[in-house]
Amino acid sequence: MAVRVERPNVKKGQRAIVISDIHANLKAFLKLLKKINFSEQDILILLGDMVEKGENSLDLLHYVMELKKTHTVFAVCGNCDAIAMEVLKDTKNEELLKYILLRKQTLIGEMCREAEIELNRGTDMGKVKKVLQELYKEEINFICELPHIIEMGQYVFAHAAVYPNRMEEMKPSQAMKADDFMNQGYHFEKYHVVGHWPTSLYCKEIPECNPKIDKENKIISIDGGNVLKRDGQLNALIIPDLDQEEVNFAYVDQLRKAKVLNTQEAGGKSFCIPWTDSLVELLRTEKDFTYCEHISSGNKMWIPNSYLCEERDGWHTEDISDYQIPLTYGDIISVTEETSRGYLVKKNGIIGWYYGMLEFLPENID
Ligand SMILES: [Mn+2]
Repeated sequence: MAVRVERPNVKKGQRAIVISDIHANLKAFLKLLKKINFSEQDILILLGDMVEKGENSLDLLHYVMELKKTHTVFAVCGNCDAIAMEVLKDTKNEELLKYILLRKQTLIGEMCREAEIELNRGTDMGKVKKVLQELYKEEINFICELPHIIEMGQYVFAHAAVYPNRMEEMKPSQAMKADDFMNQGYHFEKYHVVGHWPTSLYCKEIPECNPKIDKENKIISIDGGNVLKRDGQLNALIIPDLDQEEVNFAYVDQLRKAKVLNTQEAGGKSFCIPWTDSLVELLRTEKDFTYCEHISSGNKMWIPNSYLCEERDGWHTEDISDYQIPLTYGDIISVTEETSRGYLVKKNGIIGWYYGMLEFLPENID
């Protein structure tokens, strides 16, 4: 199958909103649409991975399908959305069954639960697929018909990657799944907007979940790590005019909010350990924290024990840094962790440690 590229015509001067990697988080998606006052006047571009990993794949999919009837909505297919197409194939039954049984939150798993199909290791997935093909014809068709790349005005949109000058020659899988796209050395004439790879993975010293904009090479990466990361967020890239290069953004997260009660200066040099390079050696364990050495860089820091996990090749940490974030009395922040050594917090999409006092705010304040 060849990559599907769409070039829709839209009215000049319409605002475009780009959201990627919702991962079945309907609550965050609705909160974000409300926050940016999304309306019929806008163009919404969903950058793939609408489903899987979060709690409401089927509801999210239905919501998008309905929204498309009343609003201008475009969507590209992500690697996680494409899993739904397995229902149409008569191969890989075992693999699909294994995939669903290993994970709590999947679109096909939700379809089976709704259809009261119980899955176990002996299930005949061929039969289940036939039932789902009938029951979820519309949903599966919707996903099958999604393009992989959309080009509009001065922008190109794809879930994970577009190759310079070779867009039409790509395989769908190449547009849907490519890690670390911003570090591949590509350069474009028009802005290329992608999701898939959480932007925090590009951070070396100060962890940040906001969209990352490379003005020189014209690449914008927008996955805020929503659902996948404890301190992740759902970003909306806002393009006031698709014929102009100016952009801004907004985000929501589902962390507790609090008011900062002490002013704190930024700390000294810091570094980030991403989950893609997360092997550490435990040097000294105390009550809630362990002093660790990051194997590949040699850097050392205290890591909360709840972030550490032993695997076959040794100990690994979730995304973490030792950055001390500058804060001012009265700042409103998101709180990820409350620990014996301080709070891990987020302000304006930037994550860091805060050692002062906080006043938690009632729920639903953002
Ligand atoms: Mn993806």
